[in-house]
Amino acid sequence: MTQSPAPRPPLDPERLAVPVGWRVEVQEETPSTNAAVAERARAGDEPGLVLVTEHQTSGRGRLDRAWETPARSSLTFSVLLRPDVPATSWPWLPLLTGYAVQAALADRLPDIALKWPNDVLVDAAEGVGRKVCGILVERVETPEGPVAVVGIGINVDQTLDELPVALATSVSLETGEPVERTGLLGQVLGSLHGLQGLLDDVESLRRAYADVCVTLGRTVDVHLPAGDVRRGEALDIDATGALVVGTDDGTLTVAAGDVVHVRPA
Ligand code: BT5
Repeated sequence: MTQSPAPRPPLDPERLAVPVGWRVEVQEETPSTNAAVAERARAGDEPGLVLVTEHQTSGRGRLDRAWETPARSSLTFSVLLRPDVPATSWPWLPLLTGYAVQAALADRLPDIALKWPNDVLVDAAEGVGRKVCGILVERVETPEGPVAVVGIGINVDQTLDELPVALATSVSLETGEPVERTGLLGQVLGSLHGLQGLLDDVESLRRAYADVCVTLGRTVDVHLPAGDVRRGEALDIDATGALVVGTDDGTLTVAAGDVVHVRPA
């Protein structure tokens, strides 16, 4: 018989540590925080807006995939940013976001790591890992110029039955302890806010990111946007944040696409 989880407390905005210059709104239910923040940005909202929802009902992943989370089980939120950096540094934003999330969770989950470009995984050093957080960064054009909507979904308290796919996990499943979501949200926001400056120095970001990216050195299948799949060894992250893969037919530089870690034989 499936055991139903204990009733879940709501987030407590009064106790939330909000980074300087940012403002947080908590909604009870939202189709997609990324869609909502994009709409608010087009309507004139200023960067610094953080929209958090207790229940995201049509959460979006990349390439029109879905992100599914039961009410109050996780952290689902989007941050509106206007990075003051050259256009060439924008592709680093999703990688920076993954880096900031893993930094915030590393105390609780020593086994945490990043799969290129920005999946946050547990136990991925040799195996394929279990996904604890998904990130979707979208560029939105507004009358005041482009802004970035940084969407983050962290599985916090889900039981195994509540996870939509097999290779997923939650923070509490990993630690074996309940996790207080308000405190964790404050830590993740603080980490993202504090590390934003790394966008000004992409070489430092590249080195920091490469240190925690378990894709490097692995055999990977690269699923290219056109549909074909190429297998090779992930060799490096280049100055633009793209993954450099050595294949039998030469070097492949992957700026966008899905990468699957091939399970060691
Ligand atoms: C992602 O896409 O991982 C990006 C997810 C971003 C979600 C946040 S939540 C706040 C904000 N508002 C939104 O609407 N979205 C953002 P992708 O790499 O395409 O992964 C999606 C795939 O992950 C799905 O096809 C499932 O296989 C799997 N998946 C769905 N829900 C999951 C979950 N809760 N935990 C782990 N894996 C999940």
